[in-house]
Amino acid sequence: MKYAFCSSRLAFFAVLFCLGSWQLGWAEDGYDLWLRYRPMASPEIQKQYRRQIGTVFVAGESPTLRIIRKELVHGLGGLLGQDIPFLESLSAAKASTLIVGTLEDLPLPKELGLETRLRQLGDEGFLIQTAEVRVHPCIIITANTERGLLYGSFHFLRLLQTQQNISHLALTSTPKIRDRILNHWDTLSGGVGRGYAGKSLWQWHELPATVSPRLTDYARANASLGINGTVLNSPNSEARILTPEYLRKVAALADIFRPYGLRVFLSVRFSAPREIGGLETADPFDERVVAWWEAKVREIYQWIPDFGGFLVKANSEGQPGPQDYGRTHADGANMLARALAPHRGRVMWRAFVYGQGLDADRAKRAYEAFAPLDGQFASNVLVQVKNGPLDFQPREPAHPLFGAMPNTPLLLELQITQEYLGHSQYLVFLAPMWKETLDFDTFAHGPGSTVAKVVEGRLDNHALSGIAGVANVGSDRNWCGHHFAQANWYAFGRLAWNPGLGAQALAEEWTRQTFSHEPDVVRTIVTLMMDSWEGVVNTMTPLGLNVLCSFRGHYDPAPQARASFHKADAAGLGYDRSRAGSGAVDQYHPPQNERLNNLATCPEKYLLWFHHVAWNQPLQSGRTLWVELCRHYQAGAEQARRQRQIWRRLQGRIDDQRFHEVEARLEIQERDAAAWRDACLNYFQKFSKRPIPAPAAASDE
Ligand code: BDP
Repeated sequence: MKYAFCSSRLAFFAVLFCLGSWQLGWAEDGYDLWLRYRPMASPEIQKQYRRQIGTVFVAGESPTLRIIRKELVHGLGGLLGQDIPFLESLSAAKASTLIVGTLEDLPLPKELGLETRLRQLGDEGFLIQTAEVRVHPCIIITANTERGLLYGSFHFLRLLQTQQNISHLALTSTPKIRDRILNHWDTLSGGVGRGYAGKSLWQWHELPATVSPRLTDYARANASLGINGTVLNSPNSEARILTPEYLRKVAALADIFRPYGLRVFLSVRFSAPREIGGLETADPFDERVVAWWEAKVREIYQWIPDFGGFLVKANSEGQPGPQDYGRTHADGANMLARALAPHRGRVMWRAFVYGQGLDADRAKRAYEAFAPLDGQFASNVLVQVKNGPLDFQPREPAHPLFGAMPNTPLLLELQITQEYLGHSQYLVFLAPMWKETLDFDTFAHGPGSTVAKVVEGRLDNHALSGIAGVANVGSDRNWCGHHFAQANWYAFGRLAWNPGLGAQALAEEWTRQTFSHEPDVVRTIVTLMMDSWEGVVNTMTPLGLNVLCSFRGHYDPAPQARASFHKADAAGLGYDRSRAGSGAVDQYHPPQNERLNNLATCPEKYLLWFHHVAWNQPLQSGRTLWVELCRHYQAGAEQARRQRQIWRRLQGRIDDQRFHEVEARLEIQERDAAAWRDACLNYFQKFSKRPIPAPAAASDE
C-alpha cells in the first residue's frame, strides 16, 4: 500500500517534471526530426490558424488516406494545441473546413476549375487552394493520386510549421525530377558503409517476422519531403540479396513503405548468376545468363509488384561487371534493362569507374569510359553520375559527363553522409554545395545548360530523370548522428523535388521546424549553417585541393600520403589539368574549358584542381598562393572555433539535450579543424619553404 502511494506520488512528480522540462524544451532527443508539431509559440498565430482550420474532411478510404488522416490529427492537434474534429462527409463541411481528396472522391463544384489545373500536375503533384465550398470558405488539398494528396498534406503542415500566411492559398507543386531516391550503403550483416549514425535500420535478421515500427517513421520522414525511392543495400552488393530468403525480407519492407509512396530498389552484383545461380559465367551475351536474370526479375515482381529496379556498380573498385567478359557497360546495363522493361523497372548504372588503364589522370576516367557510350543505352537505363569527377570531395567542379551525354538520362548522385566532410562530428550544411553543382553551367547547348536542367531531363527532353543521395541515417536515436546532419537529409529531399529552391530558404524552413521561431535563434542557426560548408572547405581542401585525408576513415588529415592528388613540389602546388597538363579542362564545353584553362580566369575555388600554381603567384587578393593558402587554413580553424562560441549563445533558448549534444560535437570539430590546419601547413611548408604568416586579425580581412 505504502509502496503504491509512493509510486503514484513519484509518478505525479515525474509527470510534472516532464511537463515542465518539455515546456522549457529541455529534453528533445531529435527522433522527431522536422516533424515535431510542437504547439505554435505565438498565441496570435495559433488563434488565427484555429479560425482558419475548424474541421477536417478527408475523402475516401485506403492505407495512404489513413496515413494522411493520422498525420493531420497529429500535426494539427500538436500545432494548434487542440483536437480538430474530423467530419464524416463533405455535406457536413462548415466554414473553414480543410478538405482533402482526389476529385473522384470529392464532388466539388465545377466552377472552381480544379480539373483543368489538375491535368498539369501528373501523378505526384498537388494543389492547395482556398475556395468557397457551399458558401463556406475552405481550404482544399487535391491531386490526381493519393500520393499527391500525401505530399500536399505534408506541404500544408509545413506551411503551418513555418508560420506562413494561409489566408489566400492558391498553389500547385509538381516534382521536377521523377526518381528521388535514397541510396543506402547498408550491408547484409547490419553495417552501413560510410555511415556515422549507428547500424543499418533494416535489421535483416529480424525480417520478415518482425518489422521495427521505426521503419514506418523512416518512410513517413521521406514522404514528408517527397522522396519516392530507396535502394536498400550498398552498391558493393552481395548476391545473397537476390535469394528467396532475402527477397522475402525486402518484400516486408516494401509493404511498409508502399502507402508512403516509397518504392524499393536493390543494388545487384553483376556476377550473381555465378554466385547464386549455378552458372559458370555472368556474360551478358550468354543466353543462360539472360534467362537467369529474366527469371529472377519475374520472381522479384511476384514478391514486390511495384519494385523500382536495379542499381549497379560494375567494373569499379573490384566489383564484377560486363568488362570481365569483354562487353561494354552498355551491354551489361541493357541486358538487365531488358529483363526489367516488361515490369516497368529501371536500371541505374553507375559511372563511378576509374580503372587505371583509362587515363593517367583519375579525374578524367569516368568521362572517357562513358561519354563514348552515349546513345547506346536502353530507354529504361539511367547513368548515375557523382556530382564531381573524383569522389565526394568537400568541393569539386561539376562532373564533365553532365555535358557529354545528351542522349542518356543522367541521374545525379550526391552524398548526404559526410564521408569526406567530417563524418557526423562536423556541422556542415550541404545544400550550398549541392546548389553549386546544380547551378554549374555545362554549356552543352549554350549558356544556361545547367546541371539542374540536365538532371531534370529538361535539357534534352528525357522521359526519365533521377537524383540520388547516399543516405546518412542509421540506428542512432536521432537518425543521423549529428542533429544538424538531419538538415542534409531534409535539404536533399526538398531539392530533389525542386532543385530551384534556395539553400538559405531551406536552412530557414528546417530551423523553424526543428528548433525555434524566435527571430534571433533562427538568424543565428541559419548563419551557422550557411557559413559551415565554406568553413569545412577551408579546413580541409581550400582553393580546389582535394583528397588530403587519411586512407582509412577519410577523416584525419594525411597530405603526406596524397602527393598524387596535390602534386606539391618546390615550384608550387596543385594538379595541372590545363591543356599543358592532363587536359581535363577540355572535357568541358567552350567557353567553360577556356575559362578553366586560363590561370587568370579559373575561379579561385577550383584553382588547384586545374592548375599547378607557383608558391609566389599573386592571387586575386594580391597575396601570394602560399600566404593565401595559409589564410584559408587559418580561417577554417578560426571558423570552427567561432561557431562553437556562437552556438553557446543559444543555451537556454533551445532544449538542453540537443544544445549539449551539438556543443560536444562542435568541440571536437574545433579541435580537429586546428589539427587539419597544422598538419597541412606544416607539410606544405616543407615545399614552399616560406614562413607561415600570423593569422589575420579580424580587421585585416
Ligand atoms: C567511395 C567510398 C567507397 C564507396 C565508393 C562508391 O569510399 O566506400 O564504395 O565511393 O561510391 O567514396 O562506390
